[in-house]
Amino acid sequence: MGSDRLIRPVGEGRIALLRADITTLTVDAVVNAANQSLAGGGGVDGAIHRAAGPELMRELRERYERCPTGSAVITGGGRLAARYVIHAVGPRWRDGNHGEPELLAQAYRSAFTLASEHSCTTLAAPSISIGIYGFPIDLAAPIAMGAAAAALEAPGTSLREITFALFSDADLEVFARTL
Ligand code: AR6
Repeated sequence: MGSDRLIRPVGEGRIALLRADITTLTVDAVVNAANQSLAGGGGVDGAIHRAAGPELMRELRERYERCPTGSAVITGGGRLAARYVIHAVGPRWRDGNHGEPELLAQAYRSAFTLASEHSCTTLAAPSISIGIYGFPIDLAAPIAMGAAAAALEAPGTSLREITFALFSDADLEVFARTL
């Protein structure tokens, strides 16, 4: 990983920020920004399905019907280096008065809980909801990192490193300011 990796210790672990394509990272679990029907799509969802291969969709169809906003489901990682993909569904941004911030926090919490239940130590997440779902990144960054810090501080968690894989320098900068 490059020199542009920013790190902050939290509890017994750390939060890392990295400008990266999440599909290239070697971690125990990768978080996907999915939709309620788990149907695949554009953005990071499309990239993860392409890189992981058809096994990912097959397993989703076999094991799950849907995934309500704010929750998450887990599959194997297919062809990814990651052992698991955790498909979390963030909210679509409307105007901020429809519970969007709490739903985004819930999506991250659900993903981190599943990771710990599967004994993951390292995890990488994209910035959920800030792409196609239009959630303002300035509001999303503190929610994402607050949820990560809480997960790393939770008693008994297996998680030691949560990396946010940001897709642009501008996104990385917003997260770095919040960190
Ligand atoms: N690695 C890391 N981040 C990425 C990558 C990548 N390979 N590709 C895109 N991003 P989005 P959402 C960033 O739109 O807003 C899908 O169709 C992207 O630049 O992927 O939660 C799903 O099926 C942005 O900063 O997810 C849903 O229908 C961030 O990932 C819907 O989009 C999230 O953007 C979910 O929308």
